[in-house]
Amino acid sequence: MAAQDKILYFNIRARAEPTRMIYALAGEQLTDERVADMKEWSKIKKDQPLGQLPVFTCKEGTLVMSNTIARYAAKKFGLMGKTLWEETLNDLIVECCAETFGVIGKKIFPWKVFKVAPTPENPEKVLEDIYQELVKTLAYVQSVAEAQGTKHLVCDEVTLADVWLLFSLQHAEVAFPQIMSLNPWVEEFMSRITSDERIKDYLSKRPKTVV
Ligand SMILES: N[C@@H](CCC(=O)N[C@@H](CS)C(=O)NCC(=O)O)C(=O)O
Repeated sequence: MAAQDKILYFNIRARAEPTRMIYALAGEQLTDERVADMKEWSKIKKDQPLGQLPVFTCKEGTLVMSNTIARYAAKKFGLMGKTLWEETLNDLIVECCAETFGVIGKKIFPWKVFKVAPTPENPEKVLEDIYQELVKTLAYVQSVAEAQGTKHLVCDEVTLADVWLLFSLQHAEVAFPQIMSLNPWVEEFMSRITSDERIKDYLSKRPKTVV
């Protein structure tokens, strides 16, 4: 029987992935419905609240806005930390990653991955400028985590912040494969989060997509 909670999105990781990972981490059922292609999307777009995806439905109602959906899921399963400070650090890391890494989907993937936009006149500069922003953001996230001094980013449990950073690094890796070996902190983070049995199992089973 299909799970009551459902996320409808395209057949990519992108804006649905943190929510999918949160359900995997919590060991809860999520119906992961993926639009087959743009032909199907053109038929159902008009039925979506804002004509965009993801759209999430649960017994309480319908949600749009991927960050809201992921936070709802994390709160529902107690994966936002235990104190106000831990919850706020989760928000902080999510916002930092969403803003900085989100640019990759807008300014790089259309020409470099999907080939639906012309290559910019100065592709190397576009890539370098964005890469430097990622490096700056990662250094800041590292400083936040180090100030906490906990096993995982904001506390001793894996929370939304860890999931979001994992998603962001894998998102960035498509354009910048070198990001995974940026420094020992990134390497240790990736090793720790991907050896969590729940995450490891999820990653081994999820559909293989380009982004
Ligand atoms: N702020 C929204 C943005 C949603 C969004 O831009 N969705 C894109 C896919 S990533 C979409 O539905 N594109 C298809 C369309 O607009 O027709 C969110 O975070 O959920």
